[in-house]
Order: sequence, then structure tokens, then C-alpha cells
Amino acid sequence: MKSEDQKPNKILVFNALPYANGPIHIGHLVGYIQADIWVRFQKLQGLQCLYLCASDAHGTPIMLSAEEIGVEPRDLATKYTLQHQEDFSDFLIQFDNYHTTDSKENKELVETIFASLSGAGHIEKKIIEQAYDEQQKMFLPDRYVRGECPNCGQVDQYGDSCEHCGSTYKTTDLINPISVLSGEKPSLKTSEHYFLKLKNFESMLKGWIETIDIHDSVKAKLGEWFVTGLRNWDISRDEPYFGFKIPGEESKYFYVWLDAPVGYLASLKHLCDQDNNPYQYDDYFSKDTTTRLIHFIGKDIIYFHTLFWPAVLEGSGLKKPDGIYVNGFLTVNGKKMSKSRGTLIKARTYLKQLNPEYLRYYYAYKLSSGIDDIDLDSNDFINRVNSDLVGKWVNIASRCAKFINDDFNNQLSSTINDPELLANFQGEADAIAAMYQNRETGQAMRAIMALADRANQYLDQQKPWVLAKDESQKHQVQSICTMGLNLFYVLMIYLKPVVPSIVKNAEIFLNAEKRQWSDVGETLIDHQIRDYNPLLVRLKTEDIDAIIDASL
Ligand code: B3M
Ligand code: ZN
Repeated sequence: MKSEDQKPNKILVFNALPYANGPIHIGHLVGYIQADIWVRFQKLQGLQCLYLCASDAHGTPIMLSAEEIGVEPRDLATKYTLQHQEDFSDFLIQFDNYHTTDSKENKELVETIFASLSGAGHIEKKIIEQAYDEQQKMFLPDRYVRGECPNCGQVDQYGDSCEHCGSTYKTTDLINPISVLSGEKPSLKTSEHYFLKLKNFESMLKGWIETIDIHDSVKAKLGEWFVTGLRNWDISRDEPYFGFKIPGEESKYFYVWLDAPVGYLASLKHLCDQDNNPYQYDDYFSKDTTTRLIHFIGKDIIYFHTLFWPAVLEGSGLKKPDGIYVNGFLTVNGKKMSKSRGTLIKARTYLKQLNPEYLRYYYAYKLSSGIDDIDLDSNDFINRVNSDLVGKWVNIASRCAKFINDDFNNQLSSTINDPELLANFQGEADAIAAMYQNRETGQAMRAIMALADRANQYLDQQKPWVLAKDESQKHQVQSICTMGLNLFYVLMIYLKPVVPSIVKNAEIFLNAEKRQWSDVGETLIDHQIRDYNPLLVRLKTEDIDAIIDASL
């Protein structure tokens, strides 16, 4: 049940919805890991933060893939939805709910939203001319027509834009166009379509963008689009199509990019409709709610989330996002991921070989709030994991544990050897929290590892392994190792959003489970710990080679 004191501090986080049309790869994981770290950090702060996602199950590519292998599009989508959920879960990406856009909740919501938009005068119908494949008997999406660029003449370019010169154009302007499906020259056919009058929202969008949390580089892109002017947006598609039929139409469907973001709401609705759940749907999207609404997306879908989606929400009387957090793409060893180089690595291929937390740590180390691409360099990856996680942080525990386990019956001392140093470590909590909050996780990892270096220097200076040889120094050894484990404990809390499962084992070892961010000030003295088991093994070149071999 809701109570007043639960009301503030609510955050709702959506991750972009993956197409249920194929397996996810390590490139997709950049954005999901980034968001999961951010959400885990919020939860560690004791905030009520809901983290939702769903499959994006509709559209032409899914319909065609299903046709090719002779299954129903719905069954194909279901298969990949389950697969994605397993992949996410094994990468410790912990959604509070995972649904699908091909659901009854979504159908109802899309229909309601469309009716609101129509009622408010935001929809117009227009007859347009489009490329049509006579053999396949279907209209062709832009990506299914290729030809020569009308601007620079480059051959084999997509129907909407040229990869060579970067210009964008109408499919009908392409020179010598062919259908990707049949290889035939498409004909031109007219059809009536529904358009969202985006122009109605232009001044609202210009104002809204100034009020939300969004990176300057993303804002700059939007500025360019405003200069070019907003075009009305085609939200309908002719059959054959896999999606929701437009009410009152025989053969027209809602475009997948209309029902996909509405799928965010459907996932929330699906969660709130479950028995005994503590969440109220209306708390989240009514215009006067104080909930913070955050989207994590890739840089290729900025347009949809900063123009279309807020326009749809505004036009149907709903709350608009408070923050849009955009991530760049992944390159591997400095190049675009590619099958022939073995760098198009599926999530599952990685998981069969390696601990997911290596990759979580590496992405955290590379990520910032900006939208630049990040590079996964195999040598850097190995060094980073081995030198930081194993060599710096875990090393503190393994250097101290043996003495406490073997010589002191797992009992920590009753005093802290260097209270000032421990206070220094604890005193970094706010600065590191601010880095997580601002998605400057790379900065956070560097700050944490700088502390780990200091902890190791402390042990190097104190040399408990030398003192242990002298019976009269016994208490000193206990006190130094207790100190070391307290430093390890502070860093464990700082690393918890990034490597939750290693931290869980570390918490068990320290007999200090379920720690929150605020527990960083706690000192473990007069305290029983448990036997130490190695927390993490070193990453080997062979492991990476095996993944690349399996991806070729
Ligand atoms: N399904 C995936 C993408 O373009 C697309 C996102 C939908 S979010 C509503 O990255
Ligand atoms: Zn061109």
C-alpha cells in the first residue's frame, strides 16, 4: 500500500526496448549495463526506483524473418523475448518488469492514445506515394529499397539516406531503385496514411528540452532538427504488417514506432495490474506526478525519444520525461563489430566463456555521461580486470583474510589501526555518489581504484606477513588486517552497483550482508567474519580468443 512517506523520491527508468528479432550482442549491452548500474545505485540509496523494459515485437523485419523460417511472427517474438530475458538476467541486469509490445495492455494503450491524439486534432490523413513491390505485394519500408544516391551518385544506398555523403532524401528520389526483397524495380503506388502533426508541438518541444536532464551534445542535435523544421510523422502502415490494426480500418496498422514507446507504459501497466503489487499506474504518468521519468537510449534513436515520444505524451495529456540519457555505440579493438573479425559477440557466447561482471566493470570504467562510442580493446579489457578488480580490490581481502581466518578464529580486532585513513575512505562517499548519479562511472571507477591503491600501500608499509612471524606482534597483525578488511569493506559498497554478485560473496565473507550505501560509515570491529574463498579469478587471453573463435 502507498503511504505518504513513500511518495517522494520515486524514479521510473525505462531502457530502450530491444527488437525481438534476433539475439542481443555485447553492443546492446552497453546501454543496459549503464542503466542497470544507475538503477542499482539509486536503490542502494534507498530510493524507490522502478526499472522497466519489454520486447519490441512488431514491424516489417520481424514479419519477414518469421516468414523466411516459416513460423508465426508472434512465436518468433516470444522465442526471442524469453532468450533476451535470460541474457539480461545472466548479465545481472535486473528489471522490475519485462513485458512485450505485442500485449493486450499495449493494444489498449495505443488505441486510447491514438483516440486522444485524434480528438485533440493532432492527427491528419493524407494520400502519399510510396515504393511498392509488385511481386511481394507490399509497400516497401525505406530500408528495403536500395539504389544510387541522388546527391553524390554512390551506388547501393538505402532508400532514406546515403552512407557515403550523409545526405537524406525521399525513397522516390533514389536513382535506379530496386527492392531488396525481390530485386525488382519498385513501382509507385498511392495510399492514405495517418500523420501526427508534429508541428503542433514544436514550441512545446523547444521549451521542454530546456527543462530536462539531457547531455549538451544531444541538445545540440535537437537544435539542428529545429532549424530544419519538424515534419509531420507517418504513424500508419499498410498490410501485410505485423502490429496492431488501426480501429475502423480494414488493412492499416499502427507503425511499430508508435506502439514501441507506448510499450513502456504497457510494461508499467502490466506490473501495476499484478496482484499485491505496491505500485499505482496513475502515480507515474499523470501530469501532476512528482515521479522522475528517465529514459536510457542509444544514440540512433534520439529523434524518436526527444521529438515523437514527448509529442505523443503531451498530445494525450500525459507526463513527459525528465531525463533522456543517451549512450554511444560499441567498437571492438577500434573497429565496428563484425562477424568476419569475430567481434560481433552474442551475449550468450560471452556468458558461456566468461564472468559477466568482467564486462560490467569494463563498461563502467569506459562509460561517461557523453554519447561518444566506447571501445572494447581486448588487451585493455584483460589488464583492466586483472589489475583493478583482482590486483587492487580483491587483493586487499586476500592479503588480510588468511591471518584473520587462520590465527584469530575469524575474529576482527576491537580497535581500528588507522582511523584517519578509514575516515578518508568513508569521506569519499558523497563524491563517488555524485559520479554515479551523473553517470560518470569511469570517473567513479578511477576514484575507487585510487583508494584501492592506498589500501595496498598501507598493507605494504605495515607488512603483517612479516610481523606474523613474531609472536609478540600478534595483536598488531590482527589490528592491521582488521584495518585492511575495513578498507576493503568501504570499497565493496562503492563497487556494489557495478559488480553486485562479487560483492554479494564479499558480503558473505565479511558477514555483513545486504549493505546499503549509507552503511559505508559502519566499522567492522569485534566482529566475526567467515572463511575466505577466492572472489575472482584472473582473466586470460585464451578466454577472449575462445569467445572470438566462437563468434566467427
Ligand atoms: N526497438 C531498438 C533500437 O532501435 C528499438 C527501440 C525501441 S524503444 C521504444 O535500438
Ligand atoms: Zn550520397
